[in-house]
Amino acid sequence: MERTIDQAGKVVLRAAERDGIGTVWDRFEQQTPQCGFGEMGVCCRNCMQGPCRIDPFGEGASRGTCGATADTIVARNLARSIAAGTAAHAGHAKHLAHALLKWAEGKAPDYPVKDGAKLQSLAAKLGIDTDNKSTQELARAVAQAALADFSEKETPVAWAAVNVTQGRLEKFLKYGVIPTGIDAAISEVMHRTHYGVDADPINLLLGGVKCALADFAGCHMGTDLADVLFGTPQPVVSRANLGVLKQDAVNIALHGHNPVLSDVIAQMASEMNEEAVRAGASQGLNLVGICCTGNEVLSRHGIPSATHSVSQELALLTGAVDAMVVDYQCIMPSLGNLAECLHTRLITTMPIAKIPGAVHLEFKEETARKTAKEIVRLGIESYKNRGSKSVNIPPYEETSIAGFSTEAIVGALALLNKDDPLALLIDHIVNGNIQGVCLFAGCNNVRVTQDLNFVTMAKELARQNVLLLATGCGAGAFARHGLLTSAATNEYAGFGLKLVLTALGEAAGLGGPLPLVLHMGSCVDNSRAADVAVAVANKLGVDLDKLPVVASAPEATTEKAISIGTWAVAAGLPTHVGVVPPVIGSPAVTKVLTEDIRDFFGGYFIVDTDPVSSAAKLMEAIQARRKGLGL
Ligand code: NFS
Ligand code: SF4
Repeated sequence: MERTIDQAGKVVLRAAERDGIGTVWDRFEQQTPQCGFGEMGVCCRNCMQGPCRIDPFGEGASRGTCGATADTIVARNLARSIAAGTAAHAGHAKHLAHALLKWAEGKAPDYPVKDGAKLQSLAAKLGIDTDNKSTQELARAVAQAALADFSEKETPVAWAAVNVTQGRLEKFLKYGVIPTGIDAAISEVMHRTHYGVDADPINLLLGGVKCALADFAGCHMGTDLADVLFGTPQPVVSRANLGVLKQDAVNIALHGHNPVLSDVIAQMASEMNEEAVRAGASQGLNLVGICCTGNEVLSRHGIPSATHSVSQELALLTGAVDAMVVDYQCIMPSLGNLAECLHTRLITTMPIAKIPGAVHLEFKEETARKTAKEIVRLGIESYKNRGSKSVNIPPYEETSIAGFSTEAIVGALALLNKDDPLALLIDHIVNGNIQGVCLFAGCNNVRVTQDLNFVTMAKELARQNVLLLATGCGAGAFARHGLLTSAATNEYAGFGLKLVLTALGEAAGLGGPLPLVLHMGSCVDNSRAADVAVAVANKLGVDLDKLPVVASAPEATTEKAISIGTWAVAAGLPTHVGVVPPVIGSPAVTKVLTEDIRDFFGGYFIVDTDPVSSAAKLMEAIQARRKGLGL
């Protein structure tokens, strides 16, 4: 199997092979064949009488020591994965809430509210009285409302309840899956999956859905508060792929997730440029992004993305990265080891995420700019140590247009229909110029030839006039392959889609169509896509599960991707996953996830590892929805 279809990646991988340096792909090979029990989800380690495993072929044990069946074990494991993903998004959102609160209390002067209008509308949405309140007072009220959403209370999690259609909310209440605390939902899953608690697979799966809705709340809160603190993204032109690294610059890669750290560094960059030049870097300071942090600083500052997800090691292997600054999530431990072998300084910043081989420089909101400066300075010092060591920057980079927040999309539509922007989108869906909408999300996965599923599926769907949205590392995959450009629209969009994107792009002064894929931001920003869908549903007066809107994580990896996929299904979307999740050891659970769950929420999982047939299945789902609407 080819490792990647990305040209830049291929260059660096060839060099690594020549030099005998192992990467994630080599380590994966050493792991194969992987344990079949684990792959199918029928291995349990939830107590010390285990590990237990069920023979999915019915020849060995059909129950664990305690009597748990494959159905129970698979459902328990899945629920735990959702809880872990939710915890990650919750931690991210909570971090932002604390930063906002600290600013409101005068303790973190480096976090002034940047988007007061968003703060206002957010407060209003949450039912907070906005009259005669200063920005500080509003910020404090919103931050407190956010923090109140984490622990158990009598009422639904606000960020879940106010961000869905009324019909969804009623459904969630009916099935008892509306969370009443984000952390409480995580904790409840851990409780019910503990030894000897919940053994009913359906009940466990509903518990998983409840936790996934807490994940939705966490994601949405993450987006909202980041916009308030750092600004709501607007379309921005930048570049992507390893070619954005510069030979004669101090290259600092920002990697991880939370803009609490990375946005402050991005704000400092211009101030520090001179210092980099003085250190001998004629091209000054060059910040580049990796993974979702890359998406955050791309969307708000136009900082180019070097790479994403599975190819993060390759950035270091160019030899050009002087420092890599990380916060948390999706940061491979292998980076520490690699950094030690290179001149690169890997800088960890969060107390919960230290990596052997890294230097740790703790980042606190109270002293954000000061610490950011120290971090950048470490990068400059490290550049001096680069010396004459060889640098191998593959000469590949693509233009990438990003920054399509919900507000930006509505703004673009408003250029053609000021009074009723959404009507324009709906008209084109009704007349068939746009057949439907597909949100691409999630990671790359070493099991899949990197980017192959993303690119193949996008081209298939675009040809059939499906409007494409993307977030996370998926958006990064499209960026690397030039699909976030007007040129890609001209080349790959079907007739109707091209017509619409061209009209919008020209109205926006792009001199060509909007990009083939609209980059909506990081993984928490899947909430932005949900907002678009909710707005369209409300306008049409139907619920989300009637819309010709689908989602796909064709190369998913993380537990966060599992929680997002689960809330997408609960939101009513047919949701494709291009790697086989560890559930197939229970045919019953597999059937619930791919079929029966539809009777509850309208959404369901489509599991298919072939990108062409996956696109066909999503197209079929879109057509079925259109038919349901009488289109
Ligand atoms: Ni999403 Fe972002 Fe990327 Fe996957 Fe990781 S960075 S939060 S989880 S790997 S898309
Ligand atoms: Fe085995 Fe049951 Fe313990 Fe799991 S909880 S390890 S199935 S005894």
